[in-house]
Amino acid sequence: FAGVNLLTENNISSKTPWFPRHASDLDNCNHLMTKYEPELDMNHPGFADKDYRERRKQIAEIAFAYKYGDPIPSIAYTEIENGTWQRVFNTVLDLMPKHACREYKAAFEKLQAADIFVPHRIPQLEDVSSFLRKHTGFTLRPAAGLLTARDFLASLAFRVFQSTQYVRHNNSPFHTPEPDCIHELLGHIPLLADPSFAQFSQEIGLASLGASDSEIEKLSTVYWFTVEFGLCKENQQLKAYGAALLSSIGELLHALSDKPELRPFEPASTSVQPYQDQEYQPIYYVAETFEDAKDKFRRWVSTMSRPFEVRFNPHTERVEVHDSV
Ligand code: NLE
Ligand code: FE2
Repeated sequence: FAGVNLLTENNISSKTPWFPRHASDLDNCNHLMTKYEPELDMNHPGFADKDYRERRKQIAEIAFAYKYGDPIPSIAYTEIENGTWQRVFNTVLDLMPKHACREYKAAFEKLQAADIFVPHRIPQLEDVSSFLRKHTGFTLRPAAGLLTARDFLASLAFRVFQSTQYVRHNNSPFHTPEPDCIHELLGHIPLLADPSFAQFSQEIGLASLGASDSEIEKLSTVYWFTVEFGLCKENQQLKAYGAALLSSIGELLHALSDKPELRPFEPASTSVQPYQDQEYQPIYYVAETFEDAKDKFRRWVSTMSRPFEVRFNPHTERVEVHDSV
């Protein structure tokens, strides 16, 4: 890389927000957002359920104690929890053939063949993490709940996906505004096993390192309308690739009905579109293909203000910082 200078720590302006340089620094990227939690929100189906709240706390402790390199502890899921999984899993099996994009379906089949996706039990994150590592180099870390956008996006730069481990309340299996392991597993995991999509996810993460607060806001909005709620085209037909659609039959059918407004994915405008996160979305963005979304995203990211470039070195799991040229 002739002509590229490696910046020392001190060369990064003091205005640049701290960011992780090595995958082990993600031990510091576990700040939670307190938005919609069984403890705090009267509308949460777990608010009045003492056992549920206790269970959530127990599972959150695992994430708080987790350190880089640890195997992810297994959870002995209860019959009720496995039952909730099974109900959602079976509806995904029904709807997927017609409504999910082809990359999702292909990875889903591999997860079934590996005996990780089965109807009667919730997969363990450690097994899923080894599966992903083999396919795209992504791994999982347990997260205690909804993380700040900065922390969550930073982990993607290292091909690490922060995943919750608790299960939604059994009173609302088909839609919940907060992430839970059913959303992570049925929504995110299949596409994180797809090389092109994994690359796209990592690039959003790399763009977030050291970005300003307003840029983080834009990147997380792009993430919201693509990775979470994205639609794409396949032979003239609309398909879902967004994780929050694939883990929620309620919203999937809404997204593909004639109710919402559909717009073409254009990072410059998509990134500033306000969204709400409690109800179904009124607007969805449609990508031509993952490759096209990635091209558009790259062009848009290159207009961001960050005065340095970052590269991930997979051998050392380190992010190298270079002067922009
Ligand atoms: N609404 C999704 C679901 O019910 O699975 C979860 C969204 C998390 C951002
Ligand atoms: Fe998600």
